[in-house]
Amino acid sequence: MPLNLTHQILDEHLVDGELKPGSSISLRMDQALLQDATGTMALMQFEELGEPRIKIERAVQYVDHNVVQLDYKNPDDHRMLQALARKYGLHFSRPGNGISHYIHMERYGKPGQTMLGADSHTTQAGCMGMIAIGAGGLDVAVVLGGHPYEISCPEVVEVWLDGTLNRPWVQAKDIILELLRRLTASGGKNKVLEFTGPGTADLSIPERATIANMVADLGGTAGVFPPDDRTRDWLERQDRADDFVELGPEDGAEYDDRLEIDLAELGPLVAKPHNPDNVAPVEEVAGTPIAQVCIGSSVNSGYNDLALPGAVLADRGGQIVHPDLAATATPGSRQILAAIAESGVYRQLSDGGVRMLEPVCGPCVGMGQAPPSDANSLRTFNRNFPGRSGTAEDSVFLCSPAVAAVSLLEAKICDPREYGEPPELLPMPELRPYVDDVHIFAPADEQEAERIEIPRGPNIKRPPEHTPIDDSLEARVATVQPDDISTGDLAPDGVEVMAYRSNVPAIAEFTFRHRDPEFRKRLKEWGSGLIVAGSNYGQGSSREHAALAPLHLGVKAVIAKSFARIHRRNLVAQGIAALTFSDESDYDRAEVGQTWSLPNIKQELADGAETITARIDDSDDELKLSHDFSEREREILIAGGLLSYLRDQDSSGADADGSGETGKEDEGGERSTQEEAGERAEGDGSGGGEGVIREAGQGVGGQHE
Ligand code: MIC
Repeated sequence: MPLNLTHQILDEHLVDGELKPGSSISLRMDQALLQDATGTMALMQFEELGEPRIKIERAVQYVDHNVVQLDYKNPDDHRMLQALARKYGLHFSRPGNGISHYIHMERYGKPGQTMLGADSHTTQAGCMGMIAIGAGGLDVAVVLGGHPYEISCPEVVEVWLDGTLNRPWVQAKDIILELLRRLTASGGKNKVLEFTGPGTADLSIPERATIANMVADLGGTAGVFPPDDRTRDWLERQDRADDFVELGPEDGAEYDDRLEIDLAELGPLVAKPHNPDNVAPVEEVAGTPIAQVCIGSSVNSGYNDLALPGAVLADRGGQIVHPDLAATATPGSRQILAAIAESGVYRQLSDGGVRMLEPVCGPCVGMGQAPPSDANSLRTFNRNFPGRSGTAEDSVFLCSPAVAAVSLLEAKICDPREYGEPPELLPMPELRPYVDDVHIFAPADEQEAERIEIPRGPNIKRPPEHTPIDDSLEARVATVQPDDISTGDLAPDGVEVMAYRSNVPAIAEFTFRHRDPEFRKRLKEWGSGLIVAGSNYGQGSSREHAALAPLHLGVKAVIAKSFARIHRRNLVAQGIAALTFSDESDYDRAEVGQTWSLPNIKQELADGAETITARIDDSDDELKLSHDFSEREREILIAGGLLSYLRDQDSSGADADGSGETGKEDEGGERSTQEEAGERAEGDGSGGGEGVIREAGQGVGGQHE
């Protein structure tokens, strides 16, 4: 059967399982991406594995989220991360260097490779022909330790882009907003979107990046663009021509599903508050007053994304940003900053009254630039969950740079098609991008690494302990939540709360702070509890704090109508049962304070029972809970979490990597699949295994790559 690109890449990296949608597979990862807000917990959990060095080809620790230094907390995290990266073999990208996804695309993305990232928008690297998946910090830590990544085999959906984006003011952002409109925020769950068709050829790599990034906002596993001449050209301009690999779907490749978008039919779209899938044509919201426009973030922070608003301001005779509105612009990386500085775009924006921000995530995660109260904010970002901007009662609209560019003139949402032809952009300077990795530090060699002490500030606390599951579970319902709860409701965004990402007891104090302020008090009184929720529970970010904080507070299980993929897995990895209602109408029976008992949960998990029996208070009436745990996930839950599972496996010499092998030489002298996977990777130049440790130790003594 002719293979699509996704299956070719998955097949090449398959350590265990069968490429059949829904079945559990284990994949070898070539690369890992970490950012500071999730990286501290991830690397502290890596330390718990006791490995002296990481065991994958390339891992990069970025600092781009928690960059506001109100006090010692964030800088202490940065200092610890720099030392951890240097000691354990990761590259370290210093703050101010750029947004992780943007830099990764510039410097490290490689067609045909796999990557696991401690950030949901890791999917962005699919713009380079990678299968790049977002995950919780613990899963990334385990992959750094050389284990494969276990996931439910995704369906592959062909997204056929027909025609070209030939209508003025219609942009790549409108393609992904159209997908969100059609599929909703959970429509991509357990799916890889493979983009094909004539429309892909015209899209630049940053445009593909915008689309692949927001596949995460569809709940998708990954999005992938087959590498082509554009990819080759991008790599050449990044001085990485050798990283290009000729790859693509085979003729007549089969897909599990197919979607078509006619690019010539698209118009500008806007996602209204409070979800990225709440999409409407711009004309429906045109005229809405706005007090803020923010351009940039991991999406829409490329050269053209900034050059268009610059040109719009300059073109209109030096018209300035409307006095009733504040505008900001964020370049994606130091390369983009250098390019706009040199071309004059920076000057156009700055002269026009746009506040120029440094290349970091910034307002996208509420790291400054919160909008005023009772006002609307229009942003070219990827998420608009309530409160994410830092203002509790915010009202954030998402759009393309084209919509943002004209709206900042008028302090209301405007339809750019009413502004005639788009103005000429200042061209990207000839010699750009200027490739310079001087601010990405290479790891220490192994000898020096042994001597590196890790500095830990007072806000840095070890991750919580895992305890094995009891035979039965009995706990009171601590909260009942509706559909579409985001991880931001559990572990909020913003300067204040995110400074506690290395301190679970402290961050736990903010759990459900807006949705249910009494939640923490109840759990403290009762000592343990359950969360009951509607559909798509835990949508959005990969932050495992949304599982770690409830764990710390004593949450034993979450029972929902359905879960978002990453959060479900984070709960399981931290030893919290993520169960669903067999009959969704049972959700309506839940009330805060009831006692729910799951009398046989341990045995039922051990037996692989399809349902888990539950009872509410003293009623004789049983209700059935379902799950979709793989065999290994059931064992993880019984062990109380992934770390204790791996520890148990290690001490018993059993199969810890899901490969079906024990990791030890068997009588016949055969070696583990993981070792073989490492070797296979070394042999084909794609990395992995022991050889990688040696490679990471090169460049002895020097700090710069
Ligand atoms: C996001 O866009 O929601 C974040 C902030 O990048 C998160 C990571 C985090 O919470 O640290 C994500 O996408 O996973």
